[in-house]
Amino acid sequence: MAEKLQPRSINGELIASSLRFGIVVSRFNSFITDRLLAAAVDSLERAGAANEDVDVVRVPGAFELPLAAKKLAATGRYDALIAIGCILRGETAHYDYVCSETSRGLQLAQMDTGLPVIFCVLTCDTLEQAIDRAGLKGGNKGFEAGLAAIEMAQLSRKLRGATSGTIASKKPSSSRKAGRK
Ligand code: INI
Repeated sequence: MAEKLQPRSINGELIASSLRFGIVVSRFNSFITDRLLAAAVDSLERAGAANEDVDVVRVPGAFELPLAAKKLAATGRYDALIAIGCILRGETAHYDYVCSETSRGLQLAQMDTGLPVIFCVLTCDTLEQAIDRAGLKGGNKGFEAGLAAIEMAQLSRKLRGATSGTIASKKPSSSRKAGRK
């Protein structure tokens, strides 16, 4: 009977040692962004990142995150970046412009450079919603962002290998053993 196809699974391990991270963080709403930053650093540290492999760059507000991320990516020094911000809705349309340009800019930064840029920008209606996501009821999005950065950095390394045919494989596939083409 023909063997069932067992697709090869390619994942990024949560191991941060030997990886380099850049964190861009906005000063605006620093009461929140400082807490997100602390949790992101904590997750990198727990996963084995070294002091000298994590750089923190501060910018005035979320709107400035994309340019700083793109400049950090251009250095070629990092395996992943994390962009941290907190945008709170006000009485005018300003919030919408800052939200859309920040998210669009960060996505462009990662797509243009090929470097993972993790989106850790809270977009909340109220300060209470932001507090919940920066260490209270909703956990801490900074910690999640750190894990996402590690996973994407590791995955990117493997996918670079995949395009050159050198990707690590845990076990020989059964189809190869059976001589199937
Ligand atoms: N920047 C933020 O990071 N969060 C906000 O809530 C915010 N609001 O509400 O205005 C904000 N504005 C500043 C903006 O990001 C730029 O720093 C500024 O416009 C200068 O370019």
